[in-house]
Amino acid sequence: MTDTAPTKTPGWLDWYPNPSKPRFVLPPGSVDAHCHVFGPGEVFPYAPERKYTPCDASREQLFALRDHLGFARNVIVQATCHGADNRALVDACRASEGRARGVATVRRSVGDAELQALHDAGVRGVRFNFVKRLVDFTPKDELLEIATRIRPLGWHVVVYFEAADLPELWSFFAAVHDDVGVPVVVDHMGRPDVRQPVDGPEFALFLKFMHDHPRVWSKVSCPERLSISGPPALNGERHAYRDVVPFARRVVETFPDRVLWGTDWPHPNLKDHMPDDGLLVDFIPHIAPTAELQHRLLVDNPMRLYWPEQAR
Ligand code: 0GY
Repeated sequence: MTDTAPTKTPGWLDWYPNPSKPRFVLPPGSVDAHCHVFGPGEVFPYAPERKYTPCDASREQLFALRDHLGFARNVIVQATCHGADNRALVDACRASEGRARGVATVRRSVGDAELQALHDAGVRGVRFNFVKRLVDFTPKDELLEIATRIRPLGWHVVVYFEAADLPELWSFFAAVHDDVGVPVVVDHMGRPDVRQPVDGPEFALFLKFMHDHPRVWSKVSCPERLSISGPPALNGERHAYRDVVPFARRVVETFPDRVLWGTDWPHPNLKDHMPDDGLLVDFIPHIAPTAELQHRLLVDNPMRLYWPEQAR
């Protein structure tokens, strides 16, 4: 796209206007560890190289959702529609009064002073996106250089990719994890195809990837993005996205100290339905069935990664 006018991509679904109150009561101090801010476009223009133009989703609207759902904190992840212009993210982190941390996108040209300013604002990681519909290709040597640059700050690398691409990306992720020596956080369990069995080869590879690399973490998020069965019908049923449960639960139970959860609000690029964020929160006890697992997933783990100075 060449213009920066904030006109939504045709068919774009706006975020759910009046989310229900979850039945699941989040533990005090819970962190929504994957969410975004979009613009507003008039204040923070979308990037010229973006692949979509979203609806606006401001920091105030994000913080209102946080309070409504019962979260204490947010981790705001730079979305591709803002490219490597982190101003909306930084603005939201600064306005949060310490209740939001950020994951930025930077290019090889980023200066040390800019990295330090991002750190001071609350950024604790960079995101490398390999989902082809979202970004143009970035050479791996550039990404390795960025990973090396952020290491002294104590940051980590967040990666977003499709399950089918894990074999090809494995050695690159291993280089970031083993050679550069920074933690790697995987968005949405590496997007498994939930039509395949949870014990099948594709998901086994992802579990092996986590097993072989002790500083790889996974967000067990985005059931609405991965589900084929979808949300429940209009019958008051609040157990949605059931086909994703076995996958997320397997990761939570196998790696309880390396999992994170987030709403993914405002849910970019959903074509069929927009989730009720209250319903998404009610997904959590199905994947983390004990109070102990819930506390690790929602409080202990994200605090260790994003607020280590306050973690227990
Ligand atoms: C997500 C998902 C998506 C988009 C982005 O940065 C982005 O544009 O993350 C997607 O379309 O799958 O995790 O929020």
